[in-house]
Formats: sequence, C-alpha cells, structure tokens
Amino acid sequence: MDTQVGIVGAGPAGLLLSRLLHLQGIDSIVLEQRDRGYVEQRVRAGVLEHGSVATLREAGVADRLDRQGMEHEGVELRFGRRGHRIDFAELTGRTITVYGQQEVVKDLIAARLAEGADIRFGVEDVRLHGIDTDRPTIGFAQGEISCEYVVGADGYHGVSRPSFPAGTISTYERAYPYAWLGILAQAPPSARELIYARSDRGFALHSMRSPEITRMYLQVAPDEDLGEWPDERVWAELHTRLADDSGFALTEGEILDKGITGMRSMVASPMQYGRLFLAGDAAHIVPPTGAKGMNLAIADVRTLAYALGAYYTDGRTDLLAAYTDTAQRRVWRATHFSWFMTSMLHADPGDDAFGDRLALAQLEYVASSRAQATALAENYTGLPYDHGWSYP
Ligand code: FAS
Ligand code: PHB
Repeated sequence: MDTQVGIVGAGPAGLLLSRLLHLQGIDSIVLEQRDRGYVEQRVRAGVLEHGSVATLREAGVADRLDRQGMEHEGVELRFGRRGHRIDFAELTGRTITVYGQQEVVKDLIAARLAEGADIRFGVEDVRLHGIDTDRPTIGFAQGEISCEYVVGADGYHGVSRPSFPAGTISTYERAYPYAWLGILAQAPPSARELIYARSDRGFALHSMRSPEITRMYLQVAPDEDLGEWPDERVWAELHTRLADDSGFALTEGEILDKGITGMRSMVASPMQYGRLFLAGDAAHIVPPTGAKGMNLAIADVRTLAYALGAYYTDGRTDLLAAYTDTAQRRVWRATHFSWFMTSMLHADPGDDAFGDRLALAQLEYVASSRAQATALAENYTGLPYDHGWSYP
C-alpha cells in the first residue's frame, strides 16, 4: 500500500485535508492535474467565514492570513441608490476575512511541502479503481497508487463524482439565467467593506484582495462574449450599477484579470461510495453570491478529517458512515442561502415587473428588519460547525 488516503485535487479541499490528516499522523498522497504555478495563481474565491479562519489557524497555516487578511465586521447592500450596512459583529459577534483563495492554496502547499508531503502536480488521466474494495487504487498516466481510502476533491469537472456507479448518486441542480464577469484591478478598494448592489441594470459586487487590489463582478448573460467587454465598458457599467446618492466614488485602475463564471447550484448525494468520499466542489456547487464555495470545501474536509481520524485512532467507522448526512446539513443550508442571495440581488431577465418588486421587497425587509439582517449575518459569517476540532 502506497498510502492511507489517496486525494485527487490540490484545491483548498484536497490540500487542507492532507494537512489535517498529517496533524493526526495519517499519511496521504495528493494528485493534481495542473502544475503548481497554475493552482497558485488561479483567481477564485476571496471571503473566509469565521469558522474557516479558525480552522486554518487550528491547522497551523494562518500566519500570512493573520498578517494580510482583511477582517470585515459588515457588508453593504445597495439598492435604490442607497446603501444599507449589515453589521455582522453587532448582530452575531462574528466577522469574515477577505483573503484570496489562491493565497490559502499557496500557504497550504508551502506548509505541506515543508513537512515532506507527497503532492504530485501535472498528473494525467486519473482513474479510480476498486473503490468498492478495501484496497482501492488510483491510476494515472505516470503510475498508480494503492490506498485504503480515496477522497475526490477534484472539483465539479473532476473524475471522482462520475466514478460512482450508475444509480448510486443523485444530483440536485439549478442553473441561473445569468453569469458573473469578474475583474481584478490594480486599484485601491473604493470602500472599506464589500458592496452587493442590485440595480435595474443588474447585479454588481465591489470586493477586494488587498489595500492595492480591487475585485469586482458584474451580472452578465450566461453566454456573454468577453470580447464585448473592453475595460472602458466594464468600468462604465460598474460606475452605473454602484452609483448612490451619497456621492460614492469608484476608483479605477489597470485591469489585471478578467473572466466570466457561470452560476449554478448543484448538490450530489451521497458523498460516499464504498471507500470513495467526495469533498468540496466535487460534491456541490453554489453560485458565488453567498461567498460559500471555498468555505463549504473547508467545512467538508474538517468533518472528513475528523471521521478518518476516528477510524485510524479508534477503528470507529460510524463517523465515516455519517459523513454525507453531517456534511449535507451545512451544504443545504449554504445552498439555500446562496440561492436566496442570488435571487434577491440579481435582475432575472425572465422575470416580470412583479418578480422585480418581490426581490426589492425582500431587500427592503433585510435592510429594515433586525431579525432578517441577523439571519443574513449568521449565514454569511458561517454557522457554527457540528463539532469542535479536537482529536477524537
Ligand atoms: P477546486 O476546483 O478548487 O480544486 C479541485 C482541483 O482538482 C483543481 O486544482 C483541479 O485542477 C484538480 N483536478 C480536477 N480534475 C482532476 C483530475 N482528473 N485529476 C487530477 N486533478 C484534478 N467561490 C466564491 O466564494 N467566490 C468566488 O468568487 C468564486 N469564484 C469562482 C470562480 C470559478 C471559475 C470557480 C470554478 C469557482 C469559484 N468559486 C468562488 C468557488 C470556489 O471557491 C470553489 O468553491 C472552491 O475552489 C472549491 O474548492 P475545491 O473543492 O478544493 O475544488
Ligand atoms: C470575492 O472577493 O471574490 C467575492 C466576494 C464575495 C462573493 C463572491 C466573491 O460573494
């Protein structure tokens, strides 16, 4: 046997799992199809829940996060040219931290390689075998590894979920009639906190990566052509959608990265077949409006590492058997919250004026009701985990 746990995918889920297993003396090998440079520069999520920050600290990979992460105590909802701040700290006692996903990935890779971990980049043609036996193997162009458990942390387009035999997995899906055009710009953020804006021209989001780098998103059509969006048009649309009556000024800068991300919700269940477990985007996708993607991946591997620890320490298999139910309680909560934020903040091209007014009425309610604002705040900052992180 080459290792105890074979992990496919070096995203936040796969890398954090290998670290949490290592802290429990459990061996793993991570197989990644892309090269190290690519996974370390891939721009994706940027918001860490309260619990995700605590988990990265517990995993001992938060030094740079603690130095460079931007802690926010609230967020602004902007509609009707007016801003409404949701005070997370006051309403829940919890905060969020803005820190790029690629920075989390860099920190995890550095920590793992520093302790001699086996992370294989650039592997091709990964195939899973014997996942219904107690000695599964993972084949790939450059070789094969045998292990006791396989974790599919290979994202939505990975090979792990399709490795479930036909009829053994169900997927619940919802596609949204819009997408996000995202930019990374060399410009200081134009506000201290995130701004989620709903305008009659559609959604816009003001976010950031550092005091020098702004991250922004615009609602566009699912089949939008990026070629139709020269920088000037992007900025003009951002100015329009983020405008308010308090003289908000948007600071422009050189656009460093520009891309379009589709919007869908997908939950696959169960998240286990035999000795194969799914974690992160391999098992569920949420639209990014609720900033839940990376945080759910972290929550999954927190639960899975705990269950694998109980198996290797005490031979317990009950927590592994309960993995799907435990993980999916949080997955469906986050899936609902992400759908709620997406529906409330985007102008649905298929909707009529009645639908528009419903979304605005929901926004008005969140902005004027302490109960509604608290519900949003506790979901956004992240609900407490089912269990504390301590070795079983
Ligand atoms: P990841 O997709 O991060 O990692 C999976 C890894 O598996 C990848 O490195 C991939 O190369 C590898 N892999 C795939 N197939 C393989 C194979 N056959 N063999 C070997 N390796 C394989 N969330 C937000 O909250 N905010 C955002 O702005 C945001 N933007 C996003 C933009 C995009 C384009 C995408 C796809 C997602 C975005 N998300 C965002 C969600 C994102 O943060 C994910 O939830 C997060 O990356 C999930 O982490 P993992 O499950 O580790 O999967
Ligand atoms: C980001 O900073 O990339 C970001 C922030 C909040 C979201 C989505 C993306 O809801």
